[in-house]
Amino acid sequence: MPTEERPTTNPHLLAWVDEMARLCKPDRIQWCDGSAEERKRLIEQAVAQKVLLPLDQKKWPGCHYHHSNPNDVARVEHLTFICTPTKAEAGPTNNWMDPVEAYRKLGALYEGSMQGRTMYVVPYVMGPTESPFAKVGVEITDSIYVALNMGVMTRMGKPALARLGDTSRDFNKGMHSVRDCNPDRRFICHFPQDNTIWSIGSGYGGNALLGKKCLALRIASYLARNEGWLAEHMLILEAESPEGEVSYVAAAFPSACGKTNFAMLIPPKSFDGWTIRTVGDDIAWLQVGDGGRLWAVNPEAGYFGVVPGTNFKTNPNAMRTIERDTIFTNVARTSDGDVWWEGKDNEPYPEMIDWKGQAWTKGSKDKAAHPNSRFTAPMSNNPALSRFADHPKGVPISAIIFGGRRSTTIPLVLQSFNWTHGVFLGATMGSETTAAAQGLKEGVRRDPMAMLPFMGYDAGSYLQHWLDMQVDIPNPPKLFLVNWFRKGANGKFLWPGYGENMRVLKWVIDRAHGKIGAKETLVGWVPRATDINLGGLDVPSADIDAAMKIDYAEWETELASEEEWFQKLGPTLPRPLSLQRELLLERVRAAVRPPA
Ligand code: OXD
Ligand code: MN
Repeated sequence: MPTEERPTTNPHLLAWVDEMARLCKPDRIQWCDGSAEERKRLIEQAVAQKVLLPLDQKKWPGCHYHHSNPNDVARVEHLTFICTPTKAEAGPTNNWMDPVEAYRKLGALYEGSMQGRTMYVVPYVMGPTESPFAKVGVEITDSIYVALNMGVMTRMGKPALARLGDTSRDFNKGMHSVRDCNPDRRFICHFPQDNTIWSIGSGYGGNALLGKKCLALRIASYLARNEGWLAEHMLILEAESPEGEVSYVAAAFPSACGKTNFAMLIPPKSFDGWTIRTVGDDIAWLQVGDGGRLWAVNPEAGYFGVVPGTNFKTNPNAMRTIERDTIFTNVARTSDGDVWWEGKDNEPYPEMIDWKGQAWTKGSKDKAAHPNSRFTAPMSNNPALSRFADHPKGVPISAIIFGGRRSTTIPLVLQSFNWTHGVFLGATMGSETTAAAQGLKEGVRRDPMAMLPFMGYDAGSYLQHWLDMQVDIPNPPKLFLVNWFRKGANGKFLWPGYGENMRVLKWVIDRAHGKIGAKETLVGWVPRATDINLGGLDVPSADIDAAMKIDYAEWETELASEEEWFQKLGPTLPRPLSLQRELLLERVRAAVRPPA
């Protein structure tokens, strides 16, 4: 097999690449160096293979389009496995496969899977390259689309090999083959004890860009527990006040619930002088650092964001981020190289090509773009990028926000009484399901810290780790719960969301710095009318009241229904969390039905 010159002498890496090449039998092996020339060459090859279609380069400089296989449009949680020696280590919320069985099963599928193809070897760093937080991974893939996306989402190539050095074994081994893209032969397997990922049968982001969900969340959460830090499904934002005071906030919302929008928020007029900048839009790695505070880095170098609904009103910074050097996957396109999606500023064109590659006519009842269509764009395109986004030390976090998509019960914002109560609010977070994963039942599912599909080990132990972290953080961030998605009796959202979320964020920041008041309720602290700036907000005050309302009868139902979730977590559920539930439930019960 022709092999180009190998850019490393690291014997562990070379031996593993050789072993995988013997298994998959590619025609060629190409090591990615991450250079601009290489990217240009790869794009030309991808265009020649019709994996990428160039867009109109005047309108969309450097941008390309990709149609995925229509059967491969989202994460596949039912085909995602944690492969630990015992099932108990994976816990009740993960699919488990015995590691010996998983290596055998996927090994047989990899056998000869790259015949006639190129094997790309993609070394990459998650985290700022020089950062003590950073981790090296190497992804082997037969997908040029994956190699190109990894070039945007990670620090790819030379810097990774330099960081790994000539002798270290400390790198994540990520094996990926799209093979025949058959859902019956699709598996995403994680071997936390081996720092290894084997993925087959899908080219979709979360299944195939192994640095993202697989390494930066599932494997990293396992490493973080052992090493005393946190790997979380959180955006990180920087808020600068008119006085120049800078605060950093991390927020965990489930997939497709607005993390990117929140991280790129533009404050409303009445918040003149405030600026929000982005450190990260999806993943945070958090470690205790200077001043006994929790410091965070974004391990990624790009954004893999949901496109539909993005426009110059909802997220102008995202629109400017995707203006150039972006890969669009599964939006709609026109024959002359423009793109369109539901929720874009302009009307759909009369005739387009939909995400499946079929002719689409305006007025059609089918969506032109897939609801989980995505952009892949470098973070350096973001006009609101924080100057600390690439800082090796990270940024110090003042507040952590948890939030799901809930049409009832959960108020606009709630501050926890203390760390344990905050962990409880995160642990019981619920969210209505979205298009980011295939095959989920509609309705509310519990999604602890928005990590349900991303915990690399047992959920109860994960929550225990959160509780344990308290004593390691002398100056911990304050913990909050938010809900932008509560609905009125008419089924309409009560809160306008997007830029207006600044009003909530300001209260959160002021609370974190002990600067503003709040009202104590039985379930947490909430803003009083005078604590939150609602100036210039064009929303009926009845809707705002309804969005913020704490209804103890609803909370009684909520807290009672959490028992089922806690039972599911089983024997490792931390006792402080079950006691917390009982305490809150007793209190709201007494409020709903005071003793005679
Ligand atoms: C993502 C997801 O792609 O959470 O970020 O699904
Ligand atoms: Mn995500």
